[in-house]
Amino acid sequence: MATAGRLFFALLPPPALQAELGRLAVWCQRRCGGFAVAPENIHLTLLFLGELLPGQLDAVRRAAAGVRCASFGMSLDRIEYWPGPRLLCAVPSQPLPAATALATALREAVRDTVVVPPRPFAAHVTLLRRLRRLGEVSMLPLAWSATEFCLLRSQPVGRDVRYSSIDAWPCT
Ligand code: 2AM
Repeated sequence: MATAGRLFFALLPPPALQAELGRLAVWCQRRCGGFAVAPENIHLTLLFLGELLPGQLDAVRRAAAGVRCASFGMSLDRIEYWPGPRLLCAVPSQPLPAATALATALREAVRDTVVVPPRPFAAHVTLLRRLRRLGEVSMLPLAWSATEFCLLRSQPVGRDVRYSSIDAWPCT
């Protein structure tokens, strides 16, 4: 059966910030090895849905359209190492209640449509995957004003992946 693809809700940084985070990823890669996330793939995952069927996608879109959120700001100011999946991420030092509430609201909204993996929300932007060594890395704070949330599709492109936005809803 045809599927609607591997989908997830995320925040996409504005292009200038995406490019800045992409440069940071390459800088970290020089120190730590591994694979830098391509600038156009840089995002903050709100809720991973997994592989959906076309009917589920329609229901997820309707559910997302009913989720209300106010725009909010954040500062990504710390680089964190996640040893299990060997990721290097840019994270906010301060808690992000608005993003947590949005992730929770999305999880609740799709509850009857999708069995979502139970992983709790942790605000992070992945910069490097499968890093090889923990080099000295740090970052200057980067301000981000989130004004919409998106539904992204992850598609294989050769040996790589490309994330593309298939829908978006404003945080008003
Ligand atoms: P990331 O947010 O840490 O980068 C698309 O696959 C995106 O969803 C990836 O960016 C990935 O991690 C996140 N993701 C993949 N599998 C996941 C899972 N099982 N649970 C939560 N997030 C997942």
